[in-house]
Amino acid sequence: MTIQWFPGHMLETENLLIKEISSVDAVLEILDARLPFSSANPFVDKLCKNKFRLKVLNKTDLADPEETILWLEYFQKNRIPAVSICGIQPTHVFHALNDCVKKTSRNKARKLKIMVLGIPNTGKSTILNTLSGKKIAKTGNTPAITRHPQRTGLPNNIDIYDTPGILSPIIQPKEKAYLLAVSGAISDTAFDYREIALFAAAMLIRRYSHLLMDRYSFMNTVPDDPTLLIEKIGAARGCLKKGGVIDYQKASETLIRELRAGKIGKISFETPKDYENETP
Ligand SMILES: Nc1nc2c(ncn2[C@@H]2O[C@H](COP(=O)(O)OP(=O)(O)OP(=O)(O)O)[C@@H](O)[C@H]2O)c(=O)[nH]1
Ligand SMILES: [Mg+2]
Repeated sequence: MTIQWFPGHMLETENLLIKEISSVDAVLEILDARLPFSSANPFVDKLCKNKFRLKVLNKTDLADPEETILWLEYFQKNRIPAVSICGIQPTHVFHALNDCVKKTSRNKARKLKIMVLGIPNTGKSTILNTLSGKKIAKTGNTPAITRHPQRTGLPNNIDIYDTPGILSPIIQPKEKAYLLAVSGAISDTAFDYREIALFAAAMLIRRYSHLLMDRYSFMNTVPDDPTLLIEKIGAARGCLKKGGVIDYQKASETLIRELRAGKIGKISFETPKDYENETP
């Protein structure tokens, strides 16, 4: 199945960003630390060609810490400025902002304008709220919460713009779309939970079988077959239809919900080793 999701406000936002980018001094590109490669939008690369841009790997509290270190090394090796943060921790968020300010050439006579960009649900508005110390932007654990850009003044003559999350109209390859769906960046109206859960289960079996054993301790061993893993989780969580048949849809949703919430553990969905021959 091809995953496609491009609500009208995303095209509107892209057109607005093309107009506004020239008035901005620097960009904070908010990525999901669990998938720092796939959560980057090629549109942002084109838009920010001549701007200072700091890649901010957010939600590090959910990501595998060893992989996050590898990702930071990967970006450093490729001479791409990057930091990792947890968006609700003020010290982390101010560290990212200060790093961005330090590396941006600035005319101190006027305000420094910083734009926050990224795909949906990576924590852009949360970061704005943390920086301002108030809940000025609506946040939520579904994609496309922010529908319009919002500007806020910060101390030290800094203006910061929160923007709606934007995704490519066509996401390729298919695996990238699957990773984005697993992370929560794509509306669940655009994909089939059963297909996404199968993909996630295969990844978990391959990379994090020890965490599966801890979380789903009712299993004696982790099955090699992702379908069987979902069935076992479904049976144990009571996802059953009439006659005791496994409700595969409910079981799939359960796995994805637990994975996204970090209940299975700190998990990264991709590793820099997957992308050794690609340009970030
Ligand atoms: N665990 C964890 N959750 C976070 C972090 N940052 C943000 N979130 C959560 O992620 C979800 C999305 O956050 P938002 O700030 O609304 O994301 P956004 O990028 O503004 O999303 P759009 O407006 O849809 O583009 C919310 O449930 C936040 O509470 C973080 O560092 N760790
Ligand atoms: Mg938002």
